[in-house]
Amino acid sequence: MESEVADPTIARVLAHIASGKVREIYEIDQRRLLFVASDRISAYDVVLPDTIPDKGRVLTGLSLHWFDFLATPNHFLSTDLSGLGLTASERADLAGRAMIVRRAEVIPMECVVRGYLYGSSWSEYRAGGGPTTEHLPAGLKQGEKLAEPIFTPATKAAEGHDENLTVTGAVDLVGADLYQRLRSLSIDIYQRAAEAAASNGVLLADTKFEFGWADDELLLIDEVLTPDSSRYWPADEYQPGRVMPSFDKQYVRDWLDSTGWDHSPPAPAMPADVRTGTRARYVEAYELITGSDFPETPA
Ligand code: PZK
Repeated sequence: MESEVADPTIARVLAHIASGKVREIYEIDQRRLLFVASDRISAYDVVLPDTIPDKGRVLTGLSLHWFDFLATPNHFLSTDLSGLGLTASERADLAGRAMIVRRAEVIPMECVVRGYLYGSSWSEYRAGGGPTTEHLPAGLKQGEKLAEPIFTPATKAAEGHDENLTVTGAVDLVGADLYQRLRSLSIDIYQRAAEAAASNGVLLADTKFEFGWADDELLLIDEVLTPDSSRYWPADEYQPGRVMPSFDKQYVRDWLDSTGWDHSPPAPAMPADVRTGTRARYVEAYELITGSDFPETPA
């Protein structure tokens, strides 16, 4: 139900237009949206019943860091929540986890870039090949670094999992010119981000970008290079040939595994120390990736 996901305090003044598993979008006016990251967390594709303190601020802070670092045209406008009709306590609740963004016409293709052979591409490769891995050499290991990053676009499934596209399928979806533009832009952004992250001791295994059009400008939209849209690995734990622990979610996955939960909803309630430990992993990821202290109290 709409009211279970939309924050009722925001929905009092702004129309709720879309929900993700852990984030929401509201309409400000014809040209602007309010993009809100919640403290919800999903694991094994299920939203857990407990939140992770500050997770929304960590993810939003990372998106803002990357928008600033990349300086590529994007949808970010402001974090100033005054003038929207929210009360001071509502603004305080949203501070650091909400962004005002430019409304765009969303391009219906997930722009995935991978620097390492992992996840669905590893599964596909190991099973004998498919759209994302057909040009790779034989004999690669799980998690191996690729000689060049690969662009593996996918459809945006309304529910369930996105489906990898062939080049022909992607060109049919967005056209040949836009496909080439999204491919080179996505790979360029990935390479710049991966190099910056690596210099801070974090490997960017893969990531998913979304783009949209606003006033004939191609914009990077959505959250950018967050742990929810990307796989980050601690560089000092990198070991090709095996399953890699997830930087942010391993702690909570290990606890879920220890409970014997079968991954069908609802997930078990989370002990306080698991919430605190998971928060610490998100904050650690923020600090490593940005090279800055996580602001304990938002500006
Ligand atoms: C937009 N989504 C996905 C993200 C959700 C759903 N700048 C924009 N303009 C127009 N539409 C979107 C954006 C952005 N970003 C993105 N859906 C629409 C999405 C977060 C929460 F519920």
